Amino acid sequence: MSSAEDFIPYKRQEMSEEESIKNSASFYEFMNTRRSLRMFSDKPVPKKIIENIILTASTAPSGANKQPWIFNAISNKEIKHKIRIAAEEEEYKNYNGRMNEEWLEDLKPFATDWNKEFLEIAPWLIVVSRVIYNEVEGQKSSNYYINESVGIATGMLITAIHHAGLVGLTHTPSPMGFLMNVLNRPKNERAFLLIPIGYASDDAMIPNISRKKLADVSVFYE
Ligand code: IYR
Repeated sequence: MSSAEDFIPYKRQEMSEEESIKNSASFYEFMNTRRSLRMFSDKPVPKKIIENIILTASTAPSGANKQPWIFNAISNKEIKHKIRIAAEEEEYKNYNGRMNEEWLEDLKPFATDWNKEFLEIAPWLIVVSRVIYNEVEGQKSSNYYINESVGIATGMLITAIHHAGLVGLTHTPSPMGFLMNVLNRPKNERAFLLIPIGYASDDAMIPNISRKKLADVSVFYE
């Protein structure tokens, strides 16, 4: 049971309307420079940055504040190698039979294939996982809106990666059950996304694609 005593005053951030308009516009401009990248430099990234972006992601709202996420951060070379090999095994099957013609056609602008070299070049991999229930000393308890919660947290992670001057790729090797095995995670965790993180390589190239316009992604009822 909750009671009024469980509440604390909210500290409002004071911001004028003018400042708010300016901030929202400049934040949009900044976020619009974010791109998913497959060409990483092997330049190391300090662990402190990874910790900070995980802390940022973990400020996300979640069902009943259960925070049903784990961010598995990997810089260990042997583990990255194992992940690359297992991911490529699955992706080889995807590109050679499991994905249909339409899907392969849709992926052409990205020039992707089963080769996932970037999984070993990027200095860090973050495997985001969903905690589908909690278990503490044999006592099970529920989490709620897990996909929504972990999706929001991952979006905030991606934002934090960009804000730290780094690049990432939302990678979905599939099926990705192998990730939990390689990382030796407990049975209440499910892999959600694999995000290589680092600096862009000097010769990094990105697909020449565009974002939808405001009118294409919004409907206003005024
Ligand atoms: N998981 C594969 C295929 C892939 C699928 C989509 I949808 C993409 O936007 C990109 C890739 C791969 O990572 O290559």
